[in-house]
Amino acid sequence: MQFFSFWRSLASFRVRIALNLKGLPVEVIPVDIDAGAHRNDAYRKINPQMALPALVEDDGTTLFQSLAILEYLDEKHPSPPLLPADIKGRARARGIALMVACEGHPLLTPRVRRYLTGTLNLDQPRLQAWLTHWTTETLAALEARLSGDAETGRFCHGDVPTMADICLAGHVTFALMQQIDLAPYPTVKRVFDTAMALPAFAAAHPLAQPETPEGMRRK
Ligand SMILES: N[C@@H](CCC(=O)N[C@@H](CS)C(=O)NCC(=O)O)C(=O)O
Repeated sequence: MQFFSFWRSLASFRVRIALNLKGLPVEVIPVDIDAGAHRNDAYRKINPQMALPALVEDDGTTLFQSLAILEYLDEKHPSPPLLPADIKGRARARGIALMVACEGHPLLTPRVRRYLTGTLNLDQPRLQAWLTHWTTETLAALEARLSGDAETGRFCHGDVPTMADICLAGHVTFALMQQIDLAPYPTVKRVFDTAMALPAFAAAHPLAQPETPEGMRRK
């Protein structure tokens, strides 16, 4: 399998965690978003939406959208599962994952930032206000959900990691990079710390990748 990804991409981070949890080897093909490589013809052929990640199977099947990729990997390699065993639990775990992947993250992507600054002429302080606003909105929603539900355990749903934790990990990592204080979100922080203590999560961290810029790379 070829995994088209970028070290800093939160959606790539999700798929890296799932690949690690399931022990699946891939050939990583870095696509440098900062250099605009995701908008080149070569990558457009793989994903016309010009977003990372994409996973290309050995038979040429191209998979795109991180949550669709997680579901695919989970169906093809069921152990360990990325979703709870029961139908209600699956709906809840998917719902938490979508709170990040469908509501929060799209507002923070490079293409949105480019439009805000390049076309709408937002200055840096206002861009930062935008990023902080939508990041904390999602953190607050996650905190309310996790702290209020009896199904929350050591992880977002019970005591094993699911795709909900995979998505939460990326969002909190972004929040920390934005130097947002997690004190108002103690349940989110507890679940994040529990997840990131797992080798599959830690090894997938944006700052732990071979292509992470030298000065930023975690040793
Ligand atoms: N919903 C998509 C999000 C994909 C996405 O926006 N990826 C970002 C990196 S995390 C990207 O490639 N952005 C390029 C851009 O915004 O120009 C998924 O989950 O795969």
